Amino acid sequence: MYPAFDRGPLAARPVFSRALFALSLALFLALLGATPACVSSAEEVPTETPSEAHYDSVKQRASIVVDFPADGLVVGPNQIRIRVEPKWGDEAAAVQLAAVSGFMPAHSHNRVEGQVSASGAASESYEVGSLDLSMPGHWQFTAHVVRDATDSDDVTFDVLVR
Ligand SMILES: [Cu+2]
Repeated sequence: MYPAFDRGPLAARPVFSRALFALSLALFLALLGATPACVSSAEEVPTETPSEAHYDSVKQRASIVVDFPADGLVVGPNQIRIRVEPKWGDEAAAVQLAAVSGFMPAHSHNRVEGQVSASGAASESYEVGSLDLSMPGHWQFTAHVVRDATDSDDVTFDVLVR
């Protein structure tokens, strides 16, 4: 028979540990279960490139409308047009498209930087040139939009290059 002092508040501890272990296990299994979600992104590889598409930014601060070439994106030099639609509120004119880059997610290479220039009077419309794409397949582009030095957002979009 154990002495009485062994049965104090600590007697509850094994139960607590078991609960903690069960919780950890549940969390671990939940994380395991979440992993296939990454794989499913491969299913989002586009099968064609639309002539025009609308994409929302990561932080929902802006969205962009992309005009693709009539024949779609091809291996070689490409030019696209991007219109920025700010969601920052009443400071639309201050929002700018700062950069556009692209790469091939499957190969993690062939990164290209587009040459961004404002087109026409509307400062929210841009020509993006120098998109020299070296391989056909799935490319992911990121458009970086900024409002000021501290406020920026990214829009990613997937395209098929022929
Ligand atoms: Cu590649």
